[in-house]
Amino acid sequence: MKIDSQTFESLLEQYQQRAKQALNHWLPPESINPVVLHKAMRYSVLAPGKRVRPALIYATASTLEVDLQSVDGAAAAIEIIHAYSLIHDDLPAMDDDDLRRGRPTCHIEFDEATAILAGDALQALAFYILSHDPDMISDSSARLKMVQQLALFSGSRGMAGGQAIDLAAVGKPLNITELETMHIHKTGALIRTCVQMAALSAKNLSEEKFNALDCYAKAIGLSFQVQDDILDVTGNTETLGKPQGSDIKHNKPTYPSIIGLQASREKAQELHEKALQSLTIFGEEADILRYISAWFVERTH
Ligand code: GRG
Repeated sequence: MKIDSQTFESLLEQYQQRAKQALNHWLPPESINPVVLHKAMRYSVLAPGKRVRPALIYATASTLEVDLQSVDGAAAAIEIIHAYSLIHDDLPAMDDDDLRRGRPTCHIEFDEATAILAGDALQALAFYILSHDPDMISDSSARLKMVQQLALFSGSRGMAGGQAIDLAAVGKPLNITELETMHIHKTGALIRTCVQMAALSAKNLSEEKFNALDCYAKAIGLSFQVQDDILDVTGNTETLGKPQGSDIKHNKPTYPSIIGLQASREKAQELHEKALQSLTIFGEEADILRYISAWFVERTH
């Protein structure tokens, strides 16, 4: 589908809305026991996030002419994993942050034990959805690959591993290659998983197209984090919905702290161009993915 920026904005809103409905469907209601745990899970997941990862799943599905209903489960699962990681990241033992998505963090609104449990329960829920959702692709080998991919890339060889590198790096000088390795794991792995899960939902996708999409996902996974590092310096707390300057406060290595702000902006642009180049095998049906890449490097929150 050929799209312009207005259509992109409207599609993004539709995707965000769709993700909210899927999340609402899969999260246990607050009325059932244990009430406080379910309240905490819903509080964090349904807080106003950008829903970047579900949007990326829907956009990839739309590029590949995959029915969006068949990726609702994957969209909910990935956002739920993301929400768990934010809850745990904000804990006193990690970043010790009080503000997330413009609201008190889970451990501030509830308590530390509830926040830990909410993260644990959300992680389990994501895998329940992937293995259980009747609307997802019925091919069992594709489903199994999705479970494996999410497990691998959210675990110690993906997001959790990246977080471990991050915690070990506080106050220590990292070079740009080490920083990139950390970001590829902490942020990039989950973004790559979004595109892979949507691609696995397509029947008869060529290996060439699968690899092109993976290449695109790797580039935007990193550009998203470079822009995040830039916004920690140039953004403001109200727009970001989380404390601006948090990386500096925690003495964390970032792109601007290692290569400077201007070179960081150039790096983000370079990655955007690389993402576009990866998509040359596709026609205008991939325009939505091209807009997503631009959004990642132009966003203000
Ligand atoms: C605790 C296992 C574990 C992992 C934590 C996600 C994470 C790893 C840490 C959060 C801190 C951080 C800067 C992570 C990089 C990924 C990132 C930019 C998260 C914020 O994602 P957005 O901008 O947030 O999509 P919203 O709130 O819009 O969903």
